[in-house]
Amino acid sequence: MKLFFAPQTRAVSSRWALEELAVPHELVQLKFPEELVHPELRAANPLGQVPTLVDGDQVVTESSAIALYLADRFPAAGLAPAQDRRHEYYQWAFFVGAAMEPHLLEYFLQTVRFSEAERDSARAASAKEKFERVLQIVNHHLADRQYLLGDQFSMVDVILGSLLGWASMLKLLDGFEHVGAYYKRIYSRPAFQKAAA
Ligand SMILES: N[C@@H](CCC(=O)N[C@@H](CS)C(=O)NCC(=O)O)C(=O)O
Repeated sequence: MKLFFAPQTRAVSSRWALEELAVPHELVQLKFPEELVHPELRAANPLGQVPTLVDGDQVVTESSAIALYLADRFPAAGLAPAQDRRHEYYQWAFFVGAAMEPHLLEYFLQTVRFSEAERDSARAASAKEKFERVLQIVNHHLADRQYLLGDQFSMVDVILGSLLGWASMLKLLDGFEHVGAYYKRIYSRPAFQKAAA
């Protein structure tokens, strides 16, 4: 199994998933963005994006899809729940990607990535407000749970945790008590420490 990876990108999530599962893998470390022209990466994923996972003749792109694929591929680790909890598991995976990430990305672009001249403070403020609104839902959910699905860590915690790492760098977790406690809990996991090193 081979993971095309660059530090401090969404690929950390896929590396974290591999480490949680203790899957032997080859890590193709690329400098972001200049080395994304790597021919083998381009052949596997025409967008040339990281993460891209190659597992034999299977190519998996999209960080959340990679995490869910790996949890199913290695079921003995117990990171994918039984069928009766699958709807919650998938709901959270989509919630992170569809309801949370667009606002976080917009805030990042408007406050960090764009040049000063390109930034729009009204759009930044609106993105922050929308992100905080969905983060409040997560905060409420985590008030009486250790992890998204209850007492047991699962692969959706890798998916949410990866996004929270990004949000934390942008100082967007302040004031969200239960999210903050959860974030500390999952970031102390050795698999994450290794993936983010
Ligand atoms: N939705 C994709 C986004 C992947 C993505 O945009 N990766 C960035 C790094 S965080 C990248 O490779 N950008 C280079 C490019 O788009 O050319 C995912 O979650 O995996």
